[in-house]
Amino acid sequence: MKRLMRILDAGNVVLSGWCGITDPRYLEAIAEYDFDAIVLDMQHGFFDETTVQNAIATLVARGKAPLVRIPLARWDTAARVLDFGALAVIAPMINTAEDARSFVSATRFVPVGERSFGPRHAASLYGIDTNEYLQNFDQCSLALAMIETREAYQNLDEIIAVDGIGGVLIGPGDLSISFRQNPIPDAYGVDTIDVVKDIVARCKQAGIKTAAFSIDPKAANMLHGLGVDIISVGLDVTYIAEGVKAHFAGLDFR
Ligand code: 3PY
Ligand code: MG
Repeated sequence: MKRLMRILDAGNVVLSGWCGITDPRYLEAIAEYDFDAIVLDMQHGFFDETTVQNAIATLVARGKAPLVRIPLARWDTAARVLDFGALAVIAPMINTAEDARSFVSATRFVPVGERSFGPRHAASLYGIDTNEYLQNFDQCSLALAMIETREAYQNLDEIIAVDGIGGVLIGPGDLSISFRQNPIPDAYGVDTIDVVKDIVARCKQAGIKTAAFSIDPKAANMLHGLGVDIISVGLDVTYIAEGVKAHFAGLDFR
């Protein structure tokens, strides 16, 4: 159950997949690969409360850490996915210390937050009782604040100083949109790459975890070079597209 934290505490990078397709067969198929974790996306992906609950169980049964991105400012969902057994909750668009405090309030038990007691299902999923959950498990419920706007960057020090924020997750697409004021994303482009480097450096100095989304292996390698702790590479549609492309490239009749 502490797989995620064990990997992080050993200083190793967590390699994560990213999935918004809710079909269990699809999730089982990508869980066959050597991901340490999979992000289940409720913001832009199709997961709802029922499908995310089933997906978390599917991943736990396969030894993959379930990380869940909740929809915007849905603190009720943040608490529920932890009750369902998520090991990390990712909150999009955390722009201020106040946003960060609301996030922490929903996801951490007292005295750090005000999470309501109800982790029976999460505990049983990991084969422990609720006492054990309370003793150990709270440390394994990472609250990852997404930093993906200019405002968030301006407020970075205050956001990461909020007690209970376990780390940040950089959303490079929205970050570029916000900085460039252009709806076409330019992830890790010239206008934001130094911002990304600075976010990683400041989080490291503050002693919190860093995570980031990457669309392809090149971007993932770049993040690894920066020392990012949790790196997601690609997402469901790119896994399908790359697989189809590889099949077509191998055909000698088309
Ligand atoms: C972004 O790049 O904005 C993200 O949210 C990654 O999914
Ligand atoms: Mg985003």
